[in-house]
Amino acid sequence: MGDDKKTIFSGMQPSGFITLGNYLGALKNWTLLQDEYNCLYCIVDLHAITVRQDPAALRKQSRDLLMQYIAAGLDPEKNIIYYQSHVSGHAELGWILNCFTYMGELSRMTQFKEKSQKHAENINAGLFTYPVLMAADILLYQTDLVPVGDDQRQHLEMARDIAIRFNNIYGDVFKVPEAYIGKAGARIMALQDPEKKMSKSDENKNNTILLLDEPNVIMNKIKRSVTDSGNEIVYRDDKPGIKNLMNIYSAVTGKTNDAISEEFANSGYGDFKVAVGEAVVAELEPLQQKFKELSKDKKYIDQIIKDNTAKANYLASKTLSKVQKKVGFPPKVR
Ligand code: AQP
Repeated sequence: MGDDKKTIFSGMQPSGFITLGNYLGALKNWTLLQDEYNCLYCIVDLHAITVRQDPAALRKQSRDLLMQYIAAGLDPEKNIIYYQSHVSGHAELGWILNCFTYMGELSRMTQFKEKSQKHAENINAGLFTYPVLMAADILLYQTDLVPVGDDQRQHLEMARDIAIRFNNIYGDVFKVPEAYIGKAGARIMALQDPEKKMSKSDENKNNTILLLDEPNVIMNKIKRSVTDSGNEIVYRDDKPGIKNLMNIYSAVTGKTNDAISEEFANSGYGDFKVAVGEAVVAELEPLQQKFKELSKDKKYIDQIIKDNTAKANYLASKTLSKVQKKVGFPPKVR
């Protein structure tokens, strides 16, 4: 990695097959950063097991996610793309940082409160300390910038607090990361319930468009999406279904809301939904094609995993050794 460029870290959980929300809100924007920054994009499987996962499904979702990163345009030569579980530094630093994080601050995390309500039968300690592992993910690579959605801002703030706290005791060990404020990624909502966000782990399959959904499936899901009883294509909070479809159409075509309203001034919801469906299908078609090709090339993907894991491990071990020394662990004897 060239030293003149800033480092960006981000990741996604392989907790399902990724959605149009994950793509428009994150992945698509990541592809725009690869020339200007040194980027690491992790598949955060350690985070995914804070919610119970089926092992075979998790393995498949993880590999598919890695291939979707590449199919979406992340160049594996320019970006470090890897599985979190293959770089043990994440867990090791996570443990150390646990000892520099307070129960009180963790219990204020809104995502923990939400997730523990959603998974009341499995409120495990990992769910509670999730933000500490996330801090380790970021701090391990001396990350400058983290592209985060609004729901992760609180966690990034905590990563900064932990870094500052640690640095105050031991000197300048960690770079204090900042949020990457780029082109705002669209927040995509559930098709059947546009008041809540589209999520890959949603059990209602009609709520999500998966990146790998077949064109006819995409068309049908959009046609069936919930809208109000009117027929105007206007961007208003009291029309969350239409607003969501306009966000999708705008993110895919680059058109403004005013231009969209004008384009569909003489059409009803039916025509608009067809146009949105076709635009999404056209956007995803090349990605799906590339994904199919990558799926056939096991050797190539394995090589990417091997090379990128080595790069991530190298960078991670530099920070980890420094931290281990600072806290007083005995030096390794080689
Ligand atoms: N609906 C969304 N619209 C825009 N961006 C979204 N992201 C997620 N959903 C939307 C962004 O995708 C990235 C992936 O985040 P993650 O995998 O760590 O977890 P998440 O945010 O919890 O995503 P999901 O799909 O909702 O996963 P589950 O169902 O497992 O909880 C992040 O950058 C996020 O902002």
